[in-house]
Amino acid sequence: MKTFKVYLFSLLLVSFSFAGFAQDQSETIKVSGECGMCQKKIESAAKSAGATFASWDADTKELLVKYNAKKTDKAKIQKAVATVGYDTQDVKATDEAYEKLHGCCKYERASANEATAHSCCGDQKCAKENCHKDGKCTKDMTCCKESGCEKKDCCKKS
Ligand SMILES: [Cu+2]
Repeated sequence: MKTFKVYLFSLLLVSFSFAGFAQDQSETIKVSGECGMCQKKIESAAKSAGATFASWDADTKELLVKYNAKKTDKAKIQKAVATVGYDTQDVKATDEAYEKLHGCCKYERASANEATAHSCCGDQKCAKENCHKDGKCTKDMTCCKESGCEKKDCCKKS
């Protein structure tokens, strides 16, 4: 009988700790963006909305967030990210917020017109990609892979 009580007690402990974990949500959210500058803005926006951890990957366009479900939620975090100009899987940024982005950060957007979507190609400040350094295309940088860039002769081989 004693072992049974111990068993019950530990079962209780386990369920309590699970309840504790349940508040700590972890989510992966698709967020559009281009470069390291975007990464900083996306991550800090997520944190300002209550995320305890935020990490956005420019290649996968995935934002991994951790947060206390009692304090914030996925929708709030996405709203905060959209407010600084980045479309998320469920929340779209306003055109105004998108337009305020640095030229390099203007990710390709379905509704945006072609010219602004690829403004990176005409922008010497494309720091991360080094895409336009010396006006020459630097190897297989992301910007240079974009088909839209070809139109602007961005990626012409030197
Ligand atoms: Cu950027």
